[in-house]
Amino acid sequence: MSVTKNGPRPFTVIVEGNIGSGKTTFLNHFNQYEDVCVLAEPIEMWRNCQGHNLLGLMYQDIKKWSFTFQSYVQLTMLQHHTKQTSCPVKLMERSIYSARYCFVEKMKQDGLLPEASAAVIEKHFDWIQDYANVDVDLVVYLRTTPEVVYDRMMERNRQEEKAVSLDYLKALHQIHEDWLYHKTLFKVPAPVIVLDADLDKSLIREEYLKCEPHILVSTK
Ligand code: DCP
Repeated sequence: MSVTKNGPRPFTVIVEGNIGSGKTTFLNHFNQYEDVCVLAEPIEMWRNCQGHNLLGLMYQDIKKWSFTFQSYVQLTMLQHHTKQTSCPVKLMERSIYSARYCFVEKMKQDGLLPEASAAVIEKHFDWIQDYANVDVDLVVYLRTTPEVVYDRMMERNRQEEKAVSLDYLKALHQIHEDWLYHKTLFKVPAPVIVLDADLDKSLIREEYLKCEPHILVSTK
C-alpha cells in the first residue's frame, strides 16, 4: 500500500489502448492472482443506466448523447478508482484519464461535444483530481495499429459499434500515441509500459509475462 493525500491506496495499474486492443484479455490474465483486484470496464453499466443503453444512444446520435455518455463514464471510472479493496494491487481497465484525454478530447475536436458541455466535464475532472484519490502508479499501454483493431472490432461484432469507422480508430490511435508513447499531449499520470498488442492471442502471453513483475510488485 502507498499513502497518498487521501490515505492508503493499493498499487494501482491502469490498462489503456485503442478500442479492441485486448484490454479485457489482458485483465483476464491477472484474474488468476488473488492479490490483484481486477476491475473490468463497466460497459454493462453503460449499456444499462436505469434501463437506458447510453453506449448505444451515443453511437446512434453522438451530438445529442456525448455529454450524457461521457458524464456517466466519468462517474463509473471514479467509482472504480475509489473502490476499496484489501488487495495490495488494483488493476483497472481504462481510467478517468483516458476518458478525458482521449474520448472527450476527440469529441471536442470533432465538434461533437459542445464547448459548454466539455467545460462541465472538465470542471468535474479537475475537481476529482483535486479532491478524490485517483492517483495511479503504472500505466500499461497496449499499443496496436488501427487496421488490426478494426478487424477485431468487426469480428466481435458489438451491436453498438457498427457505426465505428477505421478513421475514428485511426484518430483515437493517434491520441493514445501522443498521450502515452510520444508523451506530447497531456500529462501522463504514471510511468508507462508499452506492450505490442497487435500480437495474436497465441503469442500475446509472452508480452503479458514481460510486464508481470512490474504489476505484481506489492504481492507476495
Ligand atoms: N468508449 C467511449 N468513451 C469512453 C470509453 C469508451 O466512447 N470514455 C467506447 C468505445 C467503445 C466502448 O466504449 O465503443 C468500449 O471501448 P474500450 O476501448 O474502452 O473497450 P473495449 O471493449 O474495446 O476493450 P478491449 O477490446 O481492448 O478489451
